[in-house]
Amino acid sequence: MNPPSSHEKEDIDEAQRASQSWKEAYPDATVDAVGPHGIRITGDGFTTVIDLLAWGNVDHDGIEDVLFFLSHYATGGTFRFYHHAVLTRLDGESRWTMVDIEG
Ligand SMILES: [Ca+2]
Repeated sequence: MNPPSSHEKEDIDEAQRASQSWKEAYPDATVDAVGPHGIRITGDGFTTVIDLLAWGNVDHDGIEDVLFFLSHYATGGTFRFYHHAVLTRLDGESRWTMVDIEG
């Protein structure tokens, strides 16, 4: 499998704008536990592992923020990439939002 094409990236961006869940965006994906603080999502051509690293109210807005380490693998290929991300809410009532961390 190759890295996401620009068309696939647009689909991902559209799913994020529509606030779709993983299950809505990837209905055939399966999820299983990896250790005490992680999950593995396996879909058509990909595996993503999400590991919980830390949580707390980093920006002092009164809403908990969660730090994850994400690992993405292509099925049957050598493509892989890794990054950290923060899951947070913009206010106490909104859905969780993924915020990528640069670097
Ligand atoms: Ca916060």
